[in-house]
Amino acid sequence: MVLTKNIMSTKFEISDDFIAEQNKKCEEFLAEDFEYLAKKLKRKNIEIEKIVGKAQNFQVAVPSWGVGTGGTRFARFPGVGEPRGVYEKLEDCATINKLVRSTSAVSLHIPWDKPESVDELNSFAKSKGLKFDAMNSNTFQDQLGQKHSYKFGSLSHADQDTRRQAIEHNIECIEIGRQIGSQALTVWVGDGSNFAGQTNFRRALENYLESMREIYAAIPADWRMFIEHKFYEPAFYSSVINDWGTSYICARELGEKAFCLVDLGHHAPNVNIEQIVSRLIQFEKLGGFHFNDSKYGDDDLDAGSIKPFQLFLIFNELVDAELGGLPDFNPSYMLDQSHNVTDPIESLATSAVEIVRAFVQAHLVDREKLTEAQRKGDAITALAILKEAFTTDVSAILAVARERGGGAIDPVAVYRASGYRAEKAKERPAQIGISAGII
Ligand SMILES: [Mn+2]
Repeated sequence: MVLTKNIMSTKFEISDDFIAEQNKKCEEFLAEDFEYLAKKLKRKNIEIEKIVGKAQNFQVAVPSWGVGTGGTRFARFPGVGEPRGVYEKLEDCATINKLVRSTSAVSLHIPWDKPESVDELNSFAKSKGLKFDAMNSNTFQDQLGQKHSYKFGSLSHADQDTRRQAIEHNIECIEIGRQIGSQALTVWVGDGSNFAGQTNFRRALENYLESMREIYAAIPADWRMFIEHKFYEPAFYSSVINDWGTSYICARELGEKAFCLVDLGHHAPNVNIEQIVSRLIQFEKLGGFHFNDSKYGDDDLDAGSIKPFQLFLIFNELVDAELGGLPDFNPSYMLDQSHNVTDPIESLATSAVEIVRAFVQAHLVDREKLTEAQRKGDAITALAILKEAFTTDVSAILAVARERGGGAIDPVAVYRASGYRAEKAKERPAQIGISAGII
């Protein structure tokens, strides 16, 4: 196909050589910082190279919809050179991975990213060094020509034919996912109500479970199904899958391939998310995360930008489980945020770095001392142990891990110096009607 040839060739890329050249500007200072941090950690019997290895192995997936400028229900302010289809989204995702080297998987959203040819999509992703993470279904909006509307719900809809349509869409997502090497399906529904009495709570959840059982039956043996909850919006009085408890109950009802997905923005304000994470770990139902940050509601702000200590505390639970050798502990990590005022590539690269930062810091916690402090009821020492890890500046570890993988010491600076966005603005003239979704 001629179109493919155009996609595959002559597009601007940030080269490995350019990154290496830019890195030279900061290598000397980085070496100094790294040496100092190595000494500092040595005093605590922490081998810095071991931590660098952890950072290098850490991966967080990028959602295809994240590389477009987001928006709110009030407005969207598109940037220049935005991706206009799945191939251009993959180009941007590959650019993020080139800079940070920890985002080699992309999560697709159907139908937004539905490929005309799966083979082409696979070979394009491969040529960009990308693979595919969880599939995301969409029954929260109507598509052109769709027979039944989701205005009053999808998998939990009172009408059987509407539920059937939503089930079949999810099964189609699994089918596409199988062909592109994905191994998970994330299901989020906007189903709920805006008025007291509008729906029957129990019947809606029964309908949801009945629909999900059919989807679950289509989940391949080596896949996982993730249930994403969200306490409000688009429904503002009640949501069917509103909290982690409902999510847990549904995952348990469905079977061993069903897990709960924790989106950090999908909780009421001040909820103790790290404790929820711990509960789900304990009962072996933690499937994965959608990382973002939040101040008031589901703001979809950049991960680590508002509450970095909370992010650290979540990773403290995850690392505790990792080091505790829990069987089959393998949560799936993904970013899911909306970029309304920034270049999405800069936001996603920065957020990926912040996720690895929290993970690395959690590895610095002296767990023996912490257990001892807990045994003694020494709350001051317990917090001090966590704070010591959290306040350690691990930037040099993160930068060295990126550089050793071929990435940028300073991802945003290298990205800006490359002129990538200006090149994309030339290659991708703006299109009317492109929209980005956030789930
Ligand atoms: Mn999400």
